[in-house]
Amino acid sequence: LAEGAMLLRGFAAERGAALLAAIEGIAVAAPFRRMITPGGFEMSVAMTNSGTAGWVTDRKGYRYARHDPDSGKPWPSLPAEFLELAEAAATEAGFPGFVPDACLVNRYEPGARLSLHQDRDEADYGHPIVSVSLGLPATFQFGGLKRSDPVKKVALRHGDVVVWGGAARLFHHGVLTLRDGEHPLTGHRRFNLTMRKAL
Ligand code: MD3
Ligand code: FE
Repeated sequence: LAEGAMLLRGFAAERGAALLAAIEGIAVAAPFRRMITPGGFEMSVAMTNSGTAGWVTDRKGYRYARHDPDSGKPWPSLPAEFLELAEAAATEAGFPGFVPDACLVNRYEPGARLSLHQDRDEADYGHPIVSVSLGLPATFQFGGLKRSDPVKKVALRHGDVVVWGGAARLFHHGVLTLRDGEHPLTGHRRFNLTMRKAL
């Protein structure tokens, strides 16, 4: 896609059902919730986390937290299949030895979107981020280091994996409003996993 960004079409397709079952398990312990931005808006994307740390937002800001603020408990641990997939995809993209400690799980229903942003709450941008798309397709957009840089659009479908490292690690990116549809494994939903080294 760009220097440091590699799209691995269908890389996780055959593991889709197992990944979705693992997401269901995470959501039993740490239910999906729509978090509040520092500006006071409720996000349209519902989120949960697994790993040593989880990404959270509230009126106080964006950060990684070791505990789920809704329950006070640690986040569920990272499933082995997430770790294996992240390591394999990162290796394929030229980043061997990637060991994430956090996985943000995003759930989109029709109408949900994620506006253009950078992922910069992690301690060390030298590590890549591995993203996995499951269920309904979405139009993903990514630009450059400046918010005003021109954006490219790319369709992300069930099983697609993108590895973002190097120069692309701090690129602006977002997801356009999800259109309704029906997917055999997820119904009217799209899920996205982002595996990160947060701490
Ligand atoms: C480019 N998620 O959780 S994944 C996010 O589909 C996020 O839910 C989107 O953006 C989603 O922060 C897009 C693709 C992605 C993830 C991380 C990136 C692209 C990235 C980090 C740097 C540059
Ligand atoms: Fe992001």
